[in-house]
Amino acid sequence: MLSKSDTLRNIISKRGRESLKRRPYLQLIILGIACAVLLAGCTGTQDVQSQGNETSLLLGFSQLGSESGWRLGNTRDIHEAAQRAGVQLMFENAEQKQENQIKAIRSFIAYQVDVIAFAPNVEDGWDNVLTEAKAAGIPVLVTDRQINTADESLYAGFVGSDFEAEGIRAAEFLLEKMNGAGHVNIVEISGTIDSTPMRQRASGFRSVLEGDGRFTIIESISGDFLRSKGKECMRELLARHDTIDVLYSHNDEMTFGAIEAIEEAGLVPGKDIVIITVDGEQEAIGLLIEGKINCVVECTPLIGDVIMELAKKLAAGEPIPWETYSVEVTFSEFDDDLDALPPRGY
Ligand code: GYE
Repeated sequence: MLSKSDTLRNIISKRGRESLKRRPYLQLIILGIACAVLLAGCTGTQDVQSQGNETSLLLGFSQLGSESGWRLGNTRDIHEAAQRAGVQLMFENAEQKQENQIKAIRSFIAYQVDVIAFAPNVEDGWDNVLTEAKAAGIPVLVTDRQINTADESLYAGFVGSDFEAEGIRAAEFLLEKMNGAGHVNIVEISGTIDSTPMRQRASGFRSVLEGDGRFTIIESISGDFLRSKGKECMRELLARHDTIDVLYSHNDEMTFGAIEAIEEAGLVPGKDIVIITVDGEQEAIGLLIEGKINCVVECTPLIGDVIMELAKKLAAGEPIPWETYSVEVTFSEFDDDLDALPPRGY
């Protein structure tokens, strides 16, 4: 790990004295950045990982936060993949705030990184900053969640999961589980409002169940992908509804909180209330084996290697696929080999 002033040194040496001589205005910009960095002091959210390789690719990555085990696994994987690939990483954690992500992307532009990648917290509101990146000639890779933009030339491609397919898989498990059952009351604890996984996990799930009169989603509320909010939401849902047959929770972290609330209410998770969760953290697989969760829809955060591969192509001016999706599976109480699963890595 390097400090911010080390970072600056790295970048100056990376770009080389020659280029500074050729572009004297650059010295002013760098001096300006140096002053800004010194004045800003340490915010504690940025780190830079150096490979000590003066010619390695410099990737600016804006992570949206650290709200879940999934996100922590994603962050760790990106750092490790950068090491493996010999990529120099400038990493910023936005603590769930879009304005912090925009600031981070602007700082990457000012530093003249080779490639920018980011995991957008929400879908809307990226056009201005991405137009600035485009004007600076820096290719942008969108990771994990999608963005909404009228101008698709503002980014080079997307890598992440197919959340619509995850919602469909959650509902397909439910159809199998409820085969022959009567009416089924479902509550949904959804993720961050206006984020892609929240929108698509909801719509994929509904696309399978709508038209089947046995299933009613009696209430859907957002737990913002957080364990504490998952618990609060479940408490509220239990207080408002007498009969809840199924909980569909958009991530493991909220599910862990919801399970606490269910147990505190004297109910048995996985039996009194069927629980379907998304992500597939190690802890969720443990609870599936214990019988407290019935179905885990996998969503992998381990996309670091692909991000590095695509970033290298972009830096070399090569084309990349418009969309790259992870291959994912579903684990459920119907599987008999859960104990044999290799460690999840998140
Ligand atoms: O499911 C959740 C995290 O965007 C896929 O964000 C990601 C989601 C993941 O907070 O746990």
